Order: sequence, then C-alpha cells, then structure tokens
Amino acid sequence: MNILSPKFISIEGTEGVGKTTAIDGFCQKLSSQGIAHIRTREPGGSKLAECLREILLSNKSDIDDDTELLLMFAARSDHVHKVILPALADGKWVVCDRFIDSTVAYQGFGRYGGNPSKLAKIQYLIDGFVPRLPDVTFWLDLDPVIGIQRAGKRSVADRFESNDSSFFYRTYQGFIHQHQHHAHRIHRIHANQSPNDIVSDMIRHINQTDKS
Ligand code: Z5A
Repeated sequence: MNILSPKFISIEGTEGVGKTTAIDGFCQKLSSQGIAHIRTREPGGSKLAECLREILLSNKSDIDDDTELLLMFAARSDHVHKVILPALADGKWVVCDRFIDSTVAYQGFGRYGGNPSKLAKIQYLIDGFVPRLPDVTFWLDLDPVIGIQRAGKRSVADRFESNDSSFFYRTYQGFIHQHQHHAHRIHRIHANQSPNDIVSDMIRHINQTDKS
C-alpha cells in the first residue's frame, strides 16, 4: 500500500456483517506497514457525535424519521470537521466504520422505503454538508439474516437492531442501490469468507487502485 497517499476508507454493510472484525485486521496491517492512521466510526467519532450516537441508538429515545436523518448529518458534520479532515491533512489514513452509504441504506431505504424524493433530500444533504467523500468504500455483502444471527449472539438490541427483518432487507436494498450507482468508489466484498480473506481482498483492491 502506498504510504504516501493518505486515504479515507469507509466500511459498510448491514448489521453484524463483520465490519469491526475486518477493521481490526485491516488496521493491524496498516500498523505493520508503518502507515499512520486513525480508526473512527459513525454515528460518532467526535465528542459531540458520540453524544448524538448515544441518543440515536438508545431504545429510550423517541425520534421520528426526519429527525433521525438530521441528527445523523449533525453528527457527521462535527465528525468530518473535527476528526476526519484534520487527520487527512496530517497525512494519516482514516478508516471509518460506516459513513454516507449507511444513511442512504438505513434512512433512505430502511426508514423511507427508497422513496425517490427522500433519497433526493439525502443526496442534497450529502452534496451540501459532506465536504469529503471516502476514496474507497468496502461494502461487506451478506444476507441480512446471517448478519442478524451473527450479531444476535451478543448483548441487548439497540434502537436499530430492534427493527424487524423487513427493515434490514430494505436496508440491504439500499446498499445494493449505492453499489450500483457508485461502483467506482464502492468495492463489494463477499462477507461470508473468513476475516483474513476479507482483509486480503481489501488490501488487494487498494493496491490495484494505487496502480491504476
Ligand atoms: N446508522 C444509520 O442508521 N445511519 C447512518 O448514517 C449511520 C449509522 C452512520 C450503529 O452502527 C447503527 O447506526 C447501525 C446503523 C445506524 N445499526 N444497525 N444495525 P454500528 O456499526 O455500531 O452497529 P452494527 O452495524 O450493528 O455493527 P455490529 O453489530 O458491531 O456489526 P459488525 O461490526 O459489522 O460485525 P462484527 O462485530 O465484526 O461481527 C459480528 C459477529 O460476527 C461477531 O461475533 C464476529 O466474531 C462474527 N464475525 C465477524 N466476521 C466474521 C466472518 N467473516 N465470518 C464469520 N463470523 C464473523
């Protein structure tokens, strides 16, 4: 991997696809090659955005769909300006667990069912308030039911995890939509491979894009 070109990388997918596990392996690889990087997440990643994350994920929160969308963007704006852009300016790679594609998938498709006028509003927010898109996005593609089973082995469900499987199927459609419309940025990875194979796929893809 070319250490001289700091990259903004996001990892996406439905619940329990293995993002955290893949990021662990990928960041270990960056460290072993002496590549300075930060690992961050959305919603969250900055002090304010982590507070908003707590509200967004809490089962006690009563949040309507439009407010949820705007809170995601408020969290993102703070995170981008306070954490992501300064790290990139400092020559560090940024590895982000979820970013704009999650908003299209979860809010645009999960909540709004892919309604074109709502998707256009989300695009308006992206164009207006997200000054830097990822250079590369890895979409870990897995049948949502398998992801839910993987995640289900853990603790209490949060406000997103409490949705029924139809919500996650709509969300999955959202990731398919994003991949179809942004194939130059989004690299699809089969998430039913071993974690090692997933990380190797990520590195192979970065090395290929460095050469082209
Ligand atoms: N959200 C939103 O609605 N709109 C937005 O704009 C954004 C987010 C940015 C928080 O996300 C919620 O925010 C999210 C969408 C919403 N809600 N949901 N659902 P999160 O990223 O914090 O939560 P999550 O997606 O539920 O992540 P997760 O459950 O932590 O899953 P993961 O990181 O993808 O998976 P993992 O922890 O690496 O692995 C899950 C299990 O599978 C674990 O037991 C592993 O050991 C196992 N695993 C991992 N990899 C493999 C492989 N390759 N094979 C077999 N088993 C594996």
